Amino acid sequence: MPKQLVLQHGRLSPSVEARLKEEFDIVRSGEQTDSMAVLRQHAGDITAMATSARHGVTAEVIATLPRLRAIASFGVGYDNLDVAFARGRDIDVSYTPNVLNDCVADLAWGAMLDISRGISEADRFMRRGDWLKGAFRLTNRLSAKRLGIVGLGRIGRAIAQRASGFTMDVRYHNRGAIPDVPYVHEPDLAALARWADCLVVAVAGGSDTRHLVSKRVIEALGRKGYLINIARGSAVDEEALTTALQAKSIAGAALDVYSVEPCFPEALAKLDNVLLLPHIGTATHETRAAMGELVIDNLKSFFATGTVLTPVPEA
Ligand code: 8YV
Repeated sequence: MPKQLVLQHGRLSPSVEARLKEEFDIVRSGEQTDSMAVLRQHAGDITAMATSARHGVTAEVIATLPRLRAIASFGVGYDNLDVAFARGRDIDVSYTPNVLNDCVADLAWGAMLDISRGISEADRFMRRGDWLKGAFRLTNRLSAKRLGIVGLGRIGRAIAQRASGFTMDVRYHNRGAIPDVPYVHEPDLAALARWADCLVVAVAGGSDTRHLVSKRVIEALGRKGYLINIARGSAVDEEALTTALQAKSIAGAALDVYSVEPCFPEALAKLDNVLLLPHIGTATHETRAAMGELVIDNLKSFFATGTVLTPVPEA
């Protein structure tokens, strides 16, 4: 049986690209300078697209494909996808939720431990030979401290569940209180920041959460507080955070995401009170493979039934 035709818009990890080729006939766009020409050349044949949270897809690209009916995105964030425009053209958009929750939550805890105990800083201390000159500085215990979570979605809950292992109290800020969770809802984000020792940002990206962690929230976190962002760079006022870290008006930060990737504020590279990670929240063999299979399953479901398995939530 001939393979179904799928447009791959933007790069995916090599193993995922290989799996897509096993399952479908692939046309690629989004990487070359003549990408729109490729789209126009195949416009009459393309009904399904694979793309990613990182690459995204614009209304301009969607409008070039009059027969497009399904977009399967690799990733849980959809702030780079023009979902509203797609839905306006009766196009289903899928993403890859759940399969990555534990991986991102694990990284959030690794980041919290690193920045509070100075683990990466201590490694640099050893490599510089500074131990010969004296002891490493005292740091801050994480266990039994207070954990504030900004956005108690699937990933936020996975992070909260791990707190019991560190005997940490958990409170969260969300658009609304969530029934049946054993954590206190704090409707005022600045109040949550004042209360928390560690404030973990786990919200979806997009215009609704842009600079949600504002200068005021960062000031409320204060000298005892650590900010951890494993969600989207857009959710934090990056300029205010950089200034606070330079002034040591917060204890530190651990960042896996930035406002304009793959760039980040140069000033941060000079500071020891910030852990800098290259957006690796889902970057494990197991999780990326599971995400890739879910993209393929969404495409197969679309071709077999006309609907995707894991549609992006309604706004
Ligand atoms: C992506 C991400 O998996 O899932 C997301 O939304 O931010 C990342 O972990 C990665 O950027 C590939 O698109």
